[in-house]
Amino acid sequence: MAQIHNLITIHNYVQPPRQRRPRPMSTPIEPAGSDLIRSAREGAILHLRLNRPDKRNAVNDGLILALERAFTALPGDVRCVVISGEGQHFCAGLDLSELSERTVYEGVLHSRLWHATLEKVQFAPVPVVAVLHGATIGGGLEIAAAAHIRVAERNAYYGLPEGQRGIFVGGGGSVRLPRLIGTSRMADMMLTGRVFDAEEGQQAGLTNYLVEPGEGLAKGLALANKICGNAPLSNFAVIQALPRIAELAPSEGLFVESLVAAIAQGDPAAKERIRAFLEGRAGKVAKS
Ligand code: 1HE
Repeated sequence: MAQIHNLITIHNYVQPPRQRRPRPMSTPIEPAGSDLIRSAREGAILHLRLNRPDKRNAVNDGLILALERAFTALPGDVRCVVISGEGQHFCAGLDLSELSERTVYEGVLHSRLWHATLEKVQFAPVPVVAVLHGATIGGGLEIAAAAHIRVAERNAYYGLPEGQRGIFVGGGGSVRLPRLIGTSRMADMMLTGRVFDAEEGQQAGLTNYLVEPGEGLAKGLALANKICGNAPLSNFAVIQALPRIAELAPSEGLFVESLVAAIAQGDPAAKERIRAFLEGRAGKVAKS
């Protein structure tokens, strides 16, 4: 029953807006009583924790819908989001037990739901930090790739076993991962089942920070705190403009950059911060 409910929800979700049936505000997306994502506030930081440790945080329909809902309903005072995983692993990827029941059409809708969800992560109004540990596999790596900064514990490892499972990435991995590590590395992972350890992932550009086991969340929260200290419009410009400018031809990119720079500079928060530096009230740039 829960599965049918989820598929109906997915179907409604991916319809073009005109055909979409309105979802009553009170309709639960997660099955009643489920707790697939735990959320907690640490000041301006929202910490979302994937919470299916018994299944290694494998992403079933309820979990992806819960992620979508969390990003749709971000409180206005949140200035950074941290995503982590409960238990021994960040995420074992797609819940394979649900996959075998799907028709081809349902498979397309399902992939489009992942796309819509991870678009909300990548183009959230505030930066997103992913903290990775243990298995970060398939769809788990796709979730991580949608974040803006990735912190890995030394016990993290990365795989794309889609080739071995007879499937293909469906959560935006083919678009985001080659931009991080290159098409050739991704093809190697999918064709040969190659698994990268945390060190290799760091060298390949998959992650930004590498820390000792058990220290990932503290590092992620510390980075989130720094991010929260920036002007919100400046953070917004970084996460919204950078990936788009990267897709433009250089001359268009430079033009868009000028517009974004002027908008950011015009913000009172920027003017105050620059005044603070000139008057000796702001910190200097230093290697920490
Ligand atoms: C799962 C899943 C899953 C664990 N779907 N149930 N992803 C994969 O191919 C990865 C498959 N999983 C694994 O390789 C291993 O489980 C792990 C290396 C992640 C962890 O191993 P371990 O020894 O800690 O746990 P386990 O005993 O294998 O699994 C514990 C339980 O989680 C077990 O269920 P149980 O009822 O027998 O206790 C597993 O069946 C269950 N489990 N992973 C369903 N993935 C948007 S498209 C994305 C496409 C993909 O992501 S493809 C990659 C799928």
